Formats: sequence, structure tokens, C-alpha cells
Amino acid sequence: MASTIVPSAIKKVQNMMSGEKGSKAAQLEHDAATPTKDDRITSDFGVKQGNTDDWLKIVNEDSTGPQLLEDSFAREKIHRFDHERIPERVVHARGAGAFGTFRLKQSAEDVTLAPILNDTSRETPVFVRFSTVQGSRGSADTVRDVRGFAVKFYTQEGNWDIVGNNIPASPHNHGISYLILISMQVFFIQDAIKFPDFVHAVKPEPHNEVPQAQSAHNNFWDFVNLHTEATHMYMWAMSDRAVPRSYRMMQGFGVNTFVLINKKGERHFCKFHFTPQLGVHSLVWDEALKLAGQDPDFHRKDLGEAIDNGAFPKWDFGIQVIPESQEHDFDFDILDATKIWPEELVPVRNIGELELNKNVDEYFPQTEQVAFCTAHMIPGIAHSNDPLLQGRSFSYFDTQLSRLGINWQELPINRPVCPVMNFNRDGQGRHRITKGTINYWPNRFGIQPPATAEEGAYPEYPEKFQAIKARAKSAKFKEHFNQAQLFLNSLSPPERQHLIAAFAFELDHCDDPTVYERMSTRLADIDLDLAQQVAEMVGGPVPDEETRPNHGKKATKISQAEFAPASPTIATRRVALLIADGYDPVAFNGVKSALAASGAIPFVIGPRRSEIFPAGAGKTPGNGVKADHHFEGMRSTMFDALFVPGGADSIQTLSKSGRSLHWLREAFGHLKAIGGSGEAVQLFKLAFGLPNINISQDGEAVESYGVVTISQVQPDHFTEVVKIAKEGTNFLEKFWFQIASHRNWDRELEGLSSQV
Ligand code: HDD
Repeated sequence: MASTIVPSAIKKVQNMMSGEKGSKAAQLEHDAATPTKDDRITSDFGVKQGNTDDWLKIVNEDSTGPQLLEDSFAREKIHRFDHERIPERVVHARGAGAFGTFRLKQSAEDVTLAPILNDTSRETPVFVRFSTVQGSRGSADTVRDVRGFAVKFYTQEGNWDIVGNNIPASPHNHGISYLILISMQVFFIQDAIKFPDFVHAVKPEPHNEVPQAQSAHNNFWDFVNLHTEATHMYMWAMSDRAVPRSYRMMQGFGVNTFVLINKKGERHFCKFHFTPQLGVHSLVWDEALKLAGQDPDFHRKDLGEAIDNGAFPKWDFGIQVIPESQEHDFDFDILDATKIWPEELVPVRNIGELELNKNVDEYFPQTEQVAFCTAHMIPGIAHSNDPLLQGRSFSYFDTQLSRLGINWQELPINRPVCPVMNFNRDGQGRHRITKGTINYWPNRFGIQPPATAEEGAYPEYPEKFQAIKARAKSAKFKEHFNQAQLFLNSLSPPERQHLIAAFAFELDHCDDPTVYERMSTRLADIDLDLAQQVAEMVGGPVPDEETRPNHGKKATKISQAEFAPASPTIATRRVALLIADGYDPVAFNGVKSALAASGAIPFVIGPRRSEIFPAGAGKTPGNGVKADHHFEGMRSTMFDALFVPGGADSIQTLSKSGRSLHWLREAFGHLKAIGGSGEAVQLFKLAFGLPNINISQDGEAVESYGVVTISQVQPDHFTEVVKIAKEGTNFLEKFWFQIASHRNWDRELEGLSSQV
């Protein structure tokens, strides 16, 4: 009996695996169908249908009449439609996912026996789902919020899920002595038991279900003011981190403290980091607000577009480890998920690379039905006593029961690539069929005995306890403001301004004076200048003395400016080329092909989405270029940079159009790189018209506040750029440098962006 049951099931899975690389793809391919023209539509029970458009009726001469219940095809179709929706995730409902590969570059065998982290020859398939937290499934992508960063590794030893965020922030601190040091792994609360309170407070208010996908409301600010362990986290949430430019340009953190176990049975505490190779970049707030209406799917499309174009997003994967013997050597509790482990004390070891390289085939069965669980750990990785992690590992399994049913781990996207053999049986939606008479252990045939350590059984660590039972927190958990100060002090000047503006925006949306007045006072616990600026804006009491002196310390790796890629790049940046009839073809074609050669994505934007004709070529169809979009269909918010080639007629048309001027002024206000050649310099004078902006006059390329111009054009000005340099004389070198810099902060700091 044993020989017929176990080996055949295992063999089937092993055949699918044929080496770990691609095994998940092979498994999913096995489950997937691609309909073709040769297929015929059938009912769910497999019978071919000849008419899917008319319900079976008793008909009069004019073919009208009552419908028959007998039409099982029609009833099945409506039944299926009526039940298409499942409960959305209670948090992180809106998301986007993709498949990819994890490659280990450096073994961490010294700390873990998990083959995925010590075998550099392995490639492990992954599925990643990014999300927002607050909004419902149909909300917008670019709202101010923490972003989820959940990774499912389909390893040969079983599924391993890191269910993380792009923001680490913590409310707690650990004594002034290490405050100059920081890494980023933190959360709003310390104990899982507070999660329902936090989520109720941030979600739409119960009486009117307002607001959608925003923390800008009374209940959120009421809660975080009273629950001061959230102080540090809301500093992060009010910073640029909460409005990422792209999922591809944000960090990911496991946030909790995990345990690694090595072959010697030694235990290390661990935190997980993902750092994007494209740098960490954000939208500006006004742009994020507009995009929420103009293109609510902005991040989802951005991810899909990059992968479709072969520009696979990549992150360095790193670990921070602390040996068990040093658990108590820190003046903070290393099990407190609201605290960071300073990188200077516990360096990040970058040991691997995560790449996303395949979009989903169908959203619902893959991105919607994927289900993560922090308890999904493989041998060599284990729980610590982090009180947030322990509670999470109950919550995730539990929530999948109401969302997907008890057999959620059998859904194709959730199924491991290694054999799953046990005596769990039945329940709603059971897929797996196991042959034979045995469904218990021990049994007279010796079928499916538990594994030994040598066979790869999950190792339990014998941890010693001598304890009392209590609802308690350690003393180290109770300081809530020093890291909020540290965070503020570490921001660049524009980032600090953005933070103040974010507080001002959020509290302006609170109409209960108790809330915004208390928050105005509370901010003086962090910084007097911050409190005064915000209080003045929101109409709260302006504090005149600090309630807690700002210690003035700073930390590295807080400001996004510190995450620039190793060398500047414009790869994957969306650049709009604005033209009308009579554009200069030399500049247009030169810049367009140079952009593509540098890995950017050029888009032609014109007054209409049909052919636009260059100067001197007449309007013969085929002589021009077809615009990708027209000015009204897309807005400047959807692009990272703009280029306007010259051409007298084209520039004249653009100068007369309020919409094209708005494109330029809005991009200027959003601090984007703007390039122009030939007659475009006149358009720029009209659009920007500020004495500070220096525009090219004598044929030399000039860069001024991120506006790069060249008044006279030679074809060799637009040949492929070889290096990206601010000081280069080449137009493209200068323009590319501005695009690679993401935004021109000087424009904002000197108040120019608000004058246009
Ligand atoms: Fe959570 C979803 C991240 C604390 C309970 N969480 C969820 C997702 C992410 C996180 C990325 C979406 C997963 C997906 O794409 O399907 N959560 C975090 C992080 C936390 C955290 C980084 C702090 C370290 N979460 C947390 C606590 C609890 C939960 C303390 C409950 C006690 N989280 C859930 C949940 C969700 C969830 C209700 C909703 C949908 C799901 O699990 O599958 O169970």
C-alpha cells in the first residue's frame, strides 16, 4: 500500500520541479489554460453551448416572452457572476503582484541551515505582492500610506513568506547612547493585540465610511496622539516614504525579529532587508494627489510596464544578525518590532538578489488569491519572541479562512513546489486526491512517518524558560520620542519641508479641534520648530517652548538621498516628448532614440493621437509620427521628464495652447527635468518666465534649476550619450543627469516651483 500511495504523489511533483528554477512556473503552467480559436465555449460541467446571448424563453410571434428557469446554462452564468467577489483583505486590500527569482550570491551558512540562504547554486521562484494598507480594493495607488512588500519564496523545503512593509518606522527608542545610529525595521505598535485598534482608527470612520485610502481624519490622529508608541512611525508615514514613485523604487523590510538556526544548532536573531537597485524615490505630494484621480492604477501599471519591457526590477537582499549570546547587549530590546537595529551596530550583509521578471497571467487567481502567512517558515528560519510576530502568525492563517476557505494552501498560487503529504483532509474546496485506505498516523503500514532531522524535519530550538504569566512589557519599550527626533533631524531640507506640509495637510482634514489642537501640542515633544510651523498652518495652539528638547542627533540611511544607485541612470524613466505639426525632426528623433538607447521609455505627446508632421515634410501620411497620447488624454503627472524639440510652427501651436503650457508648468512645479531645443527656448521663457532660470542663447547647452536648453541645434547634439554628467557640455549628458537626479530640489527650496 505504502509503495503505491506516497512515491507516486511525490514523483508527480518531482517531475514538475525538474530543478528548482522555473518549477513554480511549470506548476502554474500545468494548471493554466490558454483559450484558442479552436476551443468552444462550454458550461462548467463541460457541455458545449451554442448560444450564450439569449436566455431560453417561451416566445410569441415577435420573439418576446417569459424566460425559463430550465435554462441551466443561463442560471449557471448568473450564479457564477453573483458570487465573483470574495471578502477583500481586511488591510492591504489593494495590491499588485509579479513573479520572479531569488538568487543567493553569498552563503549565510554560518547562521542558517536553510538551503535557500546557503546554497549559491540555487535559484528560487518567488511571488511578490505590493499593496497599500488603508484603502479598499478599488482605491488609488498613489495615496499617502505605508506599502506592503510581501514575498513568497517557493523553496524546495516548502514555502517561506516574508510579509513586510516599505516602512520600518518605530515609536520606541533605546537610550541616547546609540541614537546616532539607525537602521529601519519598525511598526506602529509593539504587541499584536493592538492591531485591531490601530486598523479601526486608520480605516474610514464607522459612521460614514469616510475617508477612503487616507489617514487624514480625526480618528487616526486621535489614536496616534493618545497611543504615543506610534510617534516614530507616523513621522515615517508623513514623510516622502509614504508616496513612492514606484513599487520598484522602494525598500522592503521584514520588520519583525526572526531567528536563524545553523547546522550546529546555534541561534541568531535576524532582520530582513530589500534595497532597490534603482534607488529610493518618491512622488511630490501634489502629483500624488492628482495621480490618484488621473491614473489610479499608476503603480500597478508601472510595475507591469517595466516587466513587459524587460526592465526587471531588482533588490539587494540583506540580513542583519545578532548572535543569541548578544541578545541582551543592547540598550533596546531586540525583540521589539517597533525598534530599529542600528546598522552601525549590526551591519546589513547583502547576500542575495530578488528580481521580478514575469507579470501575472490573471489577476484574481494569482494576485488576489495569493495568501501570505508569517508562520510559513522553513528549516533554518524560526520565530523569535517578538510579540508582534507571534500574534501575526495567528492572524494570517485565520484571515485566510474567511477570505479563501480552509483549503487556501491548495490554490495554485499558494501551493508549494515540494511534496505536501499529510493526513489533513476534507473541508470546503478540497482539491488534492490521495489514494489508499490510510488517513492517520501511526498506521499498520508505516505510511508517512514523521521525518528525522537528517531527512529535513523542521528543527525546533530548545529554548529555556523560567517565567511568570503576565500581560507585561519590558521597561525598554516605554520611550517614544527620541527616534522621532532622530528621524526628523536626518532628513534633507526638502524632505523636512515635505514632512511639515504633510502634517499640515492631514491635520487640516481633521475638523474636531480636540484632535488638531492636541496634535499641535504633541509635536512639541518632537521639535519646537516643527510644532510651531504645523500649529500655525492648522490653527492649533502655537507652542512657545519645547516640551522635550530635540537631542539634535542624526542617522544615516534615513534620507532617501542616500540610496542613489551606484551610477546615475535614467533606465525605466518615462519621458514625454511634446510636439505639434512642424516640429524639428532632428532634435525629436535624436532625443527619442537616445532615450530608448539609455533604457528610458519615450512617449510622443501631441495635440491629437494621430500623425503629427515634422517641419518641411508636408502633410503626406507616413511622413510624420503617430502620437502615443494627446495632451488631454495624459497629464504631465504620468511622466518623469519632458522634452520639447524646436520647430517654429510646433512651438507656435504649443504656445497658444493653455493645456500644453499647463503641461510644462505643472512638470516644473513637480520639480521634473525639462529639456528643450531650438525655438523651444521661447516657449520656456513664456511658460516659466522667471529671471532665475537661465535659458540657452548662444548654442551652448545650459542647465538651470533642472531646465536644460540648447538654442541652436546640430545633429551631433543628440547622439547617444555615453556618460551622465552634470558638468558635461553635451546637452544629453546634462539632461540625462537631471532625469537621473529624479527631481530638482533647488527649484522647490528657492520657491520657484510655486511661482510658475
Ligand atoms: Fe499584516 C496583511 C504587513 C502587522 C494582520 N500585512 C498584510 C500584508 C502585508 C502585511 C504586506 C498583505 C499581504 C498580501 O499581500 O496578501 N502586517 C505587515 C507588517 C506588519 C503587520 C509589516 C508589522 C510588522 N498584520 C500585522 C499584525 C496583524 C496583521 C500585528 C494582526 C494581529 N495583515 C494582517 C491580516 C492580513 C495582513 C489581517 C490581511 C490580509 C492577510 O493578512 O492576508 O491578517
